[in-house]
Amino acid sequence: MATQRTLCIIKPDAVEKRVQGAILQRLLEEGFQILGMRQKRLSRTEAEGFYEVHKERPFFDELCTFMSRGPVVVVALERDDAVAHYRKVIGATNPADADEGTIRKLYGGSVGENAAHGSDSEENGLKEIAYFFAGHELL
Ligand code: 3AN
Repeated sequence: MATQRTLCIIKPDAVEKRVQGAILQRLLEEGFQILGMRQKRLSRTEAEGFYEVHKERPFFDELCTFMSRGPVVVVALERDDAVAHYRKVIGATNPADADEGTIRKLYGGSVGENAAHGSDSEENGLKEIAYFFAGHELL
């Protein structure tokens, strides 16, 4: 399997629940390298830019309001088969449908407030990492 990069965002609901540490510990146990990490609060404009592909979806406004309501932790990750493996670790978008033991099952509350973001392809992973990190900030 090839080494890939993917972006994790520990979302405001998970930060409010103070489970950032548990999520990061899990990612380390799963073999991910943390290439870059930052806690920040997304402005509304940053959230809208990040989720631009969803701008026609009915939940876009709700999603951007949620993502900018408090701090998040953005984490650039690397591992073999990172995109698929990370998505397996976070689980289905709706925590109610997520497998037992996944991050969204453990810490997510609803389809909107689902604890963690994950890139959906290798190409988007690289784009999303570049949205938050300059090349020189990554290990
Ligand atoms: P995923 O994050 O699992 O790739 P996407 O790309 O379909 O899921 O959706 C992006 C984000 O939009 C989700 N993480 C979730 O926070 C939010 N979202 C998706 N579907 C809904 C919905 N029906 N209502 C509210 N928010 C949603």
